[in-house]
Amino acid sequence: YKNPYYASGRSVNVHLFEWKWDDIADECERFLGPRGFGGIQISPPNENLILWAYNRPWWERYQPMSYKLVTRSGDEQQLANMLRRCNNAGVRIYVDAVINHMTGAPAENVGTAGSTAVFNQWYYPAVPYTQADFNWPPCGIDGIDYANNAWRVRNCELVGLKDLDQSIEHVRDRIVNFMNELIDLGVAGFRIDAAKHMWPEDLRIIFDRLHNLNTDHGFPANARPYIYHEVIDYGGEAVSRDEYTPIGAVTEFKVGTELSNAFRGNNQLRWLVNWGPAWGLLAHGDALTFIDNHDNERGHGGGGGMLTYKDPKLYKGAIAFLLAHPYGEPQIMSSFDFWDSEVGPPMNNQGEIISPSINSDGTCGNGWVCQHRWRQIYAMVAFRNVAANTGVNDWWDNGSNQIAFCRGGNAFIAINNDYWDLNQNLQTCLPAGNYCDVISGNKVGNSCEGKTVYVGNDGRANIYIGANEYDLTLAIHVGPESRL
Ligand code: ARE
Ligand code: CA
Repeated sequence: YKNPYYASGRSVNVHLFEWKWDDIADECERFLGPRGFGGIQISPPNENLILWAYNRPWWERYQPMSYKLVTRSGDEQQLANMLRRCNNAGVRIYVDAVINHMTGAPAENVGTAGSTAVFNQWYYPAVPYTQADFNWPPCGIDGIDYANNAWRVRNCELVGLKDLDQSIEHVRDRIVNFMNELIDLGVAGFRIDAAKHMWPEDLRIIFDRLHNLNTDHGFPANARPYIYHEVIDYGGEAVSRDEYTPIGAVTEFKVGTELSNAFRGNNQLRWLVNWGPAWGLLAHGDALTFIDNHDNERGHGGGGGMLTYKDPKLYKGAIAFLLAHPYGEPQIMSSFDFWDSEVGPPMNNQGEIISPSINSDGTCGNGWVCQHRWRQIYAMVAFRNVAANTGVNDWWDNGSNQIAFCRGGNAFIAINNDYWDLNQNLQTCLPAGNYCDVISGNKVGNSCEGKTVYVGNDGRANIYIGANEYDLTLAIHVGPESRL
């Protein structure tokens, strides 16, 4: 369950948070495919409770009403069509699977496919689930339980959401059916929402019943779905991230806290010389890595002081390091702009999501941030693809916050997060020639919009990153986006 089955030469998973299926299909063909992105995490595709009482918050999608594939992002036909088009463009789709619970007992009672439920009887006819399918008697998870009571974390309700009992055959069967339907439609895997709140032995039984990936969509024979578990574990938890690594990869939240902390200037970048498990992180093959996610970018899920799009210079620097370094399977966030932590995606008066517009410079409008379309970010996706499976070599630092390293003989990056200029003759490990720095500008024809780097016969080059420049980073590589 640990292979994302990216098409060859690709990497990086982008969370297109709250995007519509038709827009995702367009984005695969016009941007993500051509730019070498590996995959997309989509918002939950199954029916959720409509919450007008909160003006359609983003989090209504984490309140399942049924497994019908109808949401604000589109219906089953649109989903199927998107899966076909994205897989054809070489971009894989991972589904955010909300299988721990069903919607709770709020004021409203209609789902995005028109289904209703009888909350006080734990009755969800559109699945169907009845009271016998839930952990009983109901109890609520208290903050203190996270530190000392794994049983309550698994068997009580997360923020009042009705807690399914995954040891019951009927529940397993409904979940397996839902996931297999998605696999057959062409998805490559799943983010398991709230994995911490389910018993690993139940999850294993469910996963072992999943189909192989659909070979009609370009997957190899006998390929198992990629599974990454959402487990928040900064240490001191009754439920450990290590309980889930036997059945998939795990979201490594420490990556976001440590890199945000370092790039905020609270820990010198030179210490990143041994970035990886030496920092208390999961083993390389077990880690889904990221700076921010949809929860902590807005203070949900325990927050954590992560850098977000609201701190662009440091955020781009941290993402550059995340993508330049071989450790882990990286994911980037692609957000809509928000001023309030509950507000949902851009929408009209009917509650329909408004599509992102694309500006002439390639950035997004209509309230969408589209970090994946920031040059300093998509350029690092290409960098990672060119670096491929090389390691880190020729590390250099100034004993403070200026660092540089090579990825084999394919790529070179330098970062300056000191208050003074970086101005050094450094080993780039690249063949002699001229290269465009892909951070300060694109290569256009035979010249660079940004900096040009001259690599000598000895592989060395003068590297300059002024302390007051727009970005912290300089990156060059042997790919066509950089080499002149
Ligand atoms: C909403 C309202 C609640 C209301 C509830 C039910 O905000 O007030 O009671 O609805 O009506 C998201 C939102 C929630 C929202 C929920 C349902 O974040 O605010 O509740 O959707 O609409 C824990 C879990 C972790 C979880 C985080 C949020 O362990 O799995 O809490 N993250 C996932 C998703 C979320 C989503 C859900 C789960 C639910 O990523 O987007 O919630 O499907 C410590 C612990 C962590 C714990 C954290 C916060 O750090 O170690 O495990 O995370 O505290 O409690
Ligand atoms: Ca549970």
